[in-house]
Amino acid sequence: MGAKGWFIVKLLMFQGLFVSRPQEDFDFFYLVLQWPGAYCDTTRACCYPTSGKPAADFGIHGLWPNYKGGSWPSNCDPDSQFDRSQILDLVSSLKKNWPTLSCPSNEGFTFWEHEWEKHGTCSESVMDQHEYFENALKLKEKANLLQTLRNSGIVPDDGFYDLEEITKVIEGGIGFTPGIECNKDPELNDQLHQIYICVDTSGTEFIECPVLPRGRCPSTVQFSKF
Ligand code: U2P
Repeated sequence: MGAKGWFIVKLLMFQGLFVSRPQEDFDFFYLVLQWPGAYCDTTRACCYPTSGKPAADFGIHGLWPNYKGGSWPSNCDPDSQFDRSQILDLVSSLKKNWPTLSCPSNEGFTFWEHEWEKHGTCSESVMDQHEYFENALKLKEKANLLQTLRNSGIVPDDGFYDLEEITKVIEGGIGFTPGIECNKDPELNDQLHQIYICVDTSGTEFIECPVLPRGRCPSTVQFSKF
């Protein structure tokens, strides 16, 4: 290689060092989807946005960077504050697919701000704020959980369903084993609360979970009405 060739190689190496985004510092994401019936059907207060009761569908809780060991980073960049002007084109879809249920509602903005600042800032090396919310929305659509469960006769009718069956049906739909988390209603029934789906570090493809969350579910769980 001539001097000109070496110059180009060195220039590319220099760019690689100082211009490209840093390597991601987490191992995978959990896409966490929550059943609103199980969030509201507890002793905790539940608030609806002014637009009214959200649709009876799984809603996004968050897209959480995680480590293979089971721990996770949080609040990684205090300088990267939530900026709603960056996601204006996504707000109507966020209201539908990432609805807030905690009180006070603040129309979802407080929830999205919390998720971005706690989790999104830990994956900034691979996606900016707009990409973070957009990827989560696309993944939720791709998971198509409610429809997949419905196709197998698993519906939110306050009925009790076999946990293994729920897991198998979701696995049939997305191609990978999900994590399932339960909570208890005031009568102490164990109910389906959140589904964890693992996603690669690009935030776009489902993968087999390196580690599953501890879900605290018995072998039969209630799928509560909403
Ligand atoms: O489980 C209680 C809260 O801990 C946070 N969490 C849990 C598991 C995990 O893998 N990563 C993680 O961040 C969640 O906090 P939140 O985003 O709701 O503030 C979860 O609700």
